[in-house]
Amino acid sequence: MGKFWSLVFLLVPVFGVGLFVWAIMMPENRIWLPRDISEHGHQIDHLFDFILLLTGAVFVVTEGALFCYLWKYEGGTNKEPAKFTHGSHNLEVVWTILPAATLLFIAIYQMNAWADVKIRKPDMSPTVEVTGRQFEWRLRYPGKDGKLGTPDDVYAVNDLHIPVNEDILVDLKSMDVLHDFFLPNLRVKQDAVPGMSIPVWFRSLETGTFDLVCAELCGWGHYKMKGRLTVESREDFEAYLERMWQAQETTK
Ligand SMILES: [Cu+2]
Repeated sequence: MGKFWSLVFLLVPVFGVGLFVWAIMMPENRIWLPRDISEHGHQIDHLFDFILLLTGAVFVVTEGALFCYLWKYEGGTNKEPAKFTHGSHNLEVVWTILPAATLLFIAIYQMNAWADVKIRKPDMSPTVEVTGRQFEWRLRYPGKDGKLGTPDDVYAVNDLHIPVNEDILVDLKSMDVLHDFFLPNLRVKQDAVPGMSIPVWFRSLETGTFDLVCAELCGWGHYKMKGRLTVESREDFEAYLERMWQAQETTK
């Protein structure tokens, strides 16, 4: 009976690893990360894979060791009394230094990816101003003059359009509480903080329709704070702005 429990514990790493492998193998990434369409997405995904592999390896080794000890020293057959030790200075030094060194390595290793998505801001005026509000995304595009805050601004709600293969600069704001501007396919996720204007930039390499969601629990209606991202050619983007502008003018 004793060995039974060590086998039960062995199921934890077996199912744990199996579940990940199954999720990765699932067709069309239905469970895994959504398709990456952005310029910098592969860097983020690479870091994700690297950290997953690292923690996965540690998980397998520690679970394996746990199983081996459970199996070997199982109470029914092991007649030797347990020996207790208390505190090991060397061991504590090792298990402090190893994680610290690992974290330091990851911190240095990810610096370039971080700089690309959070520090090296493109030198341009905002493509669109995005304002989170319970429970929708308010959008404002500069009109023909290319400047925000002028009478020809174009307004929209939840329907974000951007041109493909161009740097996009978003001016992110919030009207009430914390929201989080999340474009899963572009690997973009940034909190919108009341009182702050936060620049967010990215570039989509593919056209299509994708998700825009709020990734911060912002109130009872958080679940429905969903928008749509349409990536299209420069001509289609301009035609869209023109359409919105005409509609706006006739309803004035
Ligand atoms: Cu929200």
